Amino acid sequence: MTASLSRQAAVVENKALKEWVADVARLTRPAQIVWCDGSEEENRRLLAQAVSSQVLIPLNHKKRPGCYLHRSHPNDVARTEGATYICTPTKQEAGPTNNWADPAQTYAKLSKWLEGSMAGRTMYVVPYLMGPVGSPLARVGVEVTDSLYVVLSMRIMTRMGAVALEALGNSADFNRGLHCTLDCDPQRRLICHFPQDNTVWSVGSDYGGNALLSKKCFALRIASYLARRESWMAEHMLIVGVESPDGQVTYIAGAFPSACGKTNLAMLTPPPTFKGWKVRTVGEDIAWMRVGADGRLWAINPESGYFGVAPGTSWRSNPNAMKMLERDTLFTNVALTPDGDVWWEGIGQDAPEGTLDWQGRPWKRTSSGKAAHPNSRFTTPMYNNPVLSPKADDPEGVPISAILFGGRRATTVPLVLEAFDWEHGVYLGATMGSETTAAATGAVGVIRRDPMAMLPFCGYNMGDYFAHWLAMGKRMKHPPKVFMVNWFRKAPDGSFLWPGYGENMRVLEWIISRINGTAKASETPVGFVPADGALRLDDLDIGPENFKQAVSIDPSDWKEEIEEHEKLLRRLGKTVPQELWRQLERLKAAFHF
Ligand code: GTP
Ligand code: SPV
Ligand code: MN
Repeated sequence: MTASLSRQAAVVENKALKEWVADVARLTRPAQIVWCDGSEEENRRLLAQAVSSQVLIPLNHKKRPGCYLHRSHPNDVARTEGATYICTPTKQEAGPTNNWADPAQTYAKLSKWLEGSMAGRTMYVVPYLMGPVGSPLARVGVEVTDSLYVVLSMRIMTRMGAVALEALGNSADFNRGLHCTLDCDPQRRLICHFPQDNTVWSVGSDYGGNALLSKKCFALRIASYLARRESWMAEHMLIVGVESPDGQVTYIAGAFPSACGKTNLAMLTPPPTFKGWKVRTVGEDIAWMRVGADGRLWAINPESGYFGVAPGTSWRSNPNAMKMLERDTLFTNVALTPDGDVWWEGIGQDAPEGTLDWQGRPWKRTSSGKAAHPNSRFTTPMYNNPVLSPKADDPEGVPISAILFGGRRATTVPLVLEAFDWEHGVYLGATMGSETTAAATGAVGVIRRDPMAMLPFCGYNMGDYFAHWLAMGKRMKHPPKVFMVNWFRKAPDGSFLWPGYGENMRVLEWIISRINGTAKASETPVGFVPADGALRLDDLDIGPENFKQAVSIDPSDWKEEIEEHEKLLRRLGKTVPQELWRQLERLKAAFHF
């Protein structure tokens, strides 16, 4: 085995890294080890291997140069929250919302599963940098994996290879990620986090958030733990820059649960009536943020690629995404048309005759199931995004003027709401509810509390996390304003009341005007809402009745909603800060409940 250490390994001088990789190899016993350098040549070689081993199906390269389709195991199509564990020394540290397991016992159990697990196979060592080169927030991770799909995805999602080793130097401070697909058996699937060791062991799944350890595992679960210790924030947030016609750019971050619209908001196309407005994407899933010397909150996107939801993406809903997906993209679990192109529900035209579904079976419009899996995704470099912000690679990041919280709610929550202050904003985020989606296995469409869109991603006790948010507010001289949004409110007939997508620009404009102090608002018990006529509706095909419904606040709905808030705070227990209980009492009193 040692003899087959590749040439690149010889030039890796980091002792801690070499020792750790050797330890993993002793356990998993691969036939060979490949150290990934992130080069074009390496990418071409690995893509060819992926095609010959049927991990990837080449798409029509005339239509979509550099694009491939991956079909996952049918039992491995989404994150598995039930198999995801936080292994802190005590259960209390993980808190009531996380699965917990003892670290030593978990290492021992997984070591048994992993013994010889890579025999006869290649072990890839994937060093990666999270964040722009030279950023004070940037960090290095190394993922060891036996999956070519993971390597090729990591190359898109992160700054991978030599650039990461250079940033790491001789430091032992890197995330140690061990991933092994095993036999993809749900009975032997576990995604285990060891925050104290900056370590993740993930076995039995090849799916995005379970297997691309840079993403939810490192950049959210482990990073949120480190962030609390080191006074910064790791959040499930998009970052968008909105430029007004006078050239002023306002940066906004937004926490929406999985499959609730971050990617779409981050790259929206303003409607024609918003002449001169420009929307530019900094990030679309994860934000790392710190307090700057100016007392503002500064954010970077630690990733360099998007792992986005395919269904619903069309030239109408998101033309920038459609352009982005024309080249160098890996598609996972979408349908395949006879001319070697991709198709999914909501792409804007009917599937042609002879389309194969996400499992490769013939599909017709009359078929009972969907052609593309509802959680089918694209993996694409952020540099493909035609509206990528020039700040996406800036080591300093961008100053955040507003934070949005937004769930998927058919009722109750109005289109937009402004918090009274930071503490009230933390309450709005902490008590947010949203319908579950296909991004995680389990029932879809069930409302659950998803604090700050971090329920599946917070690496420690949720009450302590709220306290950290409150403490961060105190550290900032100029904290962002906080808003709640809901694009998903429905009419009694089940249709969406608000057109969403590009039209969300109208809500962003009101938010920006609030930041600038120029827009009018009315006070309600739950926060400020746009005053009559303050939110632009020109050239919009929405009946005044629908808009009224979309922004309405119904006390009887809110009575039930507040009961859910209270249940959540009780469930989270004694670590919940008193400030949030006080907010709950204030809210009840304002409604006279
Ligand atoms: P993750 O990658 O899972 O974290 O999701 P995300 O928050 O980036 O969600 P994304 O933008 O990919 O949207 C998820 C789904 O919601 C897609 O099917 C979109 O088409 C749909 N969607 C996004 N924005 C809107 C909107 O404004 N209105 C409506 N009705 N649907 C939307
Ligand atoms: C999400 O589920 O929030 C995603 C996709 O962004 S995954 O990377 O699988 O977590
Ligand atoms: Mn996400």
